[in-house]
Amino acid sequence: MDNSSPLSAGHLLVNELEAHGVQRSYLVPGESYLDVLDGLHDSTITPIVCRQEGGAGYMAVAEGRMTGVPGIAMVTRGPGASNVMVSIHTAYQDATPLVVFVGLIPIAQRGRESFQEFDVNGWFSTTTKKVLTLDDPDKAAEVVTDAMHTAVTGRPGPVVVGLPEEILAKASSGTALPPRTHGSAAPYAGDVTELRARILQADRPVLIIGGEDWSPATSRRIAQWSRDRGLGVIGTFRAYDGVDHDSPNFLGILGFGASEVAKKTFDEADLHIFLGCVRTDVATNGFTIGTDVKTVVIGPDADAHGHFGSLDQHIVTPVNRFAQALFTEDGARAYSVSSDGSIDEPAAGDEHLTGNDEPVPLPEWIRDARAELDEWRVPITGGPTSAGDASFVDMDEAFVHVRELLPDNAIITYGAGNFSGWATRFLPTHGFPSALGPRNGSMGFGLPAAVAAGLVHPERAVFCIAGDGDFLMNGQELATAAQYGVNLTVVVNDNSVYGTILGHQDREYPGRATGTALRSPDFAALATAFGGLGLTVERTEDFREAFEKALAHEGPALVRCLTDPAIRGARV
Ligand SMILES: Cc1ncc(C[n+]2csc(CCOP(=O)(O)OP(=O)(O)O)c2C)c(N)n1
Repeated sequence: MDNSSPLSAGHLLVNELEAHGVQRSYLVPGESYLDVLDGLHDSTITPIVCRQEGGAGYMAVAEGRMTGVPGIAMVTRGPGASNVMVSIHTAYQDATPLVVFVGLIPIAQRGRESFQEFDVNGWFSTTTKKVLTLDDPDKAAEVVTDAMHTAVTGRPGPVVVGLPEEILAKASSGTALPPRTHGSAAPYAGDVTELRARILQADRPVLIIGGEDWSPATSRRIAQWSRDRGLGVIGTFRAYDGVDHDSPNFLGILGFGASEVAKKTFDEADLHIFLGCVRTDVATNGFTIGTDVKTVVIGPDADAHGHFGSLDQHIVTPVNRFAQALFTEDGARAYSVSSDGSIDEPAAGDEHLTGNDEPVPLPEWIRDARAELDEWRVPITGGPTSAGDASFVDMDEAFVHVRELLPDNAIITYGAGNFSGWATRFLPTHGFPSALGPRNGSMGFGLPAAVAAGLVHPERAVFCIAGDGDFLMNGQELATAAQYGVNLTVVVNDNSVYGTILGHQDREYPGRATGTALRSPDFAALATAFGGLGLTVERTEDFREAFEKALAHEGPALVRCLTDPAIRGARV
């Protein structure tokens, strides 16, 4: 865009987003922010027009998680602002950088219960890092810069920027500002040495990975370091893609649906090193396992927000920066460092150690745990596909095919429900970013996240697993996928119930299932109507062919699997 002044505040806002490297804005338009839309007309930023603000917000969350640059959503006042809230809660609990621009009524009309008026601070202040309002057109660039900075620094999270309608159209005396440098804490001299000593003293040191601020290079580096130091690695709930699951010391995932071996590894550890995450209720099965262990937390947040229990060493630094410090301080294997600071694969003949410690052979407890995990990750097939006589699709067996056919570079997405367990249990991931799931357990995340994944990484396969409940929370975004030609494959576990909640009812109120039955539409017909490929599978033996077709399809494809409501997840 032309940078000459005077620009309107709305146009300057768009210029400033460009200056921050923003590539896409996920939006549902509104008359409250027309001047920003007009600014996008001639911008390098692609507007991704979505069908519901919840979908737009989730796409922005997914983009923020994949790229580390705040995802951008734009929505209108009252109704749009309410719809987008779900993604703000997700970004807040998941610590994902997100900036949501919300159109507001004109300033002169405030406090009169004007059309679509709402209190932007009242609504969002408890669930964001900051709420800003652009009341002065001259401050447009400054406000955007502040929002983008706040969203990524320290513990990342969402920022909301309120945009009074008339301010956007006013001439601004400002010009686009350079993005702020992000100050990030570095490990203190001696931090890594102290950590190394703790690891050497421990019998069962376990590295728990999670959070944001990973990169493909960091992912490789941490995998190498953890293996060289003899650390068991476990992933946190829905943020487990920091380390390639093929690493021999990767021992599973914590949280709902965790394997016994991951829980045991966590519980029996004598040193917890949390990297990019903290000890939470979900990781500890509601504070019942692994609660009394020597603890190191490594991450950008000086508050260790959400951490439970002891804390013996706290290295306040982002994950990427920690990985770099290992390069210089811990004598981990040498990697070539590019001029932009990223770390590449070791060059040929470069795999020497720069420090004193030889890599340790993998301890027996890690090898044993890994063997147990490998066994658990093989689906048990051949059992009945239903509790009664009817024949349904056996999802355990279906996932044998998914695992075989899905390319290694796939990005896997899902929302909330038991169905996600098939992906987390049976689909190993191969480095960051390759899994997108809501850590706040929010249904409807999977499809919009898949749309964003397909837009950010068109060169990769994108696979979404959904439940029939979960899918329809944002199924409308199939239209967005079709509109932008996004390649993605969705498998819907169509079991005609909100199965997860029915499971809770069965345990706690047996025989009194209420409010959990579903009568779903024909999802395959729905996908076709949206301009994608829709296939229905009623018998297990037909799954592979359908899935192959769906994977090969250009554009969105959906495989609807009819499954038994009485079967709530993978066989154990
Ligand atoms: C937005 C939202 N609403 C409600 C819930 C509560 N909830 C958790 S799982 C679930 C059922 C999911 O049903 P479905 O997608 O059909 O998957 P299934 O459990 O049958 O595998 C519900 C209602 C939630 N987590 N998020």
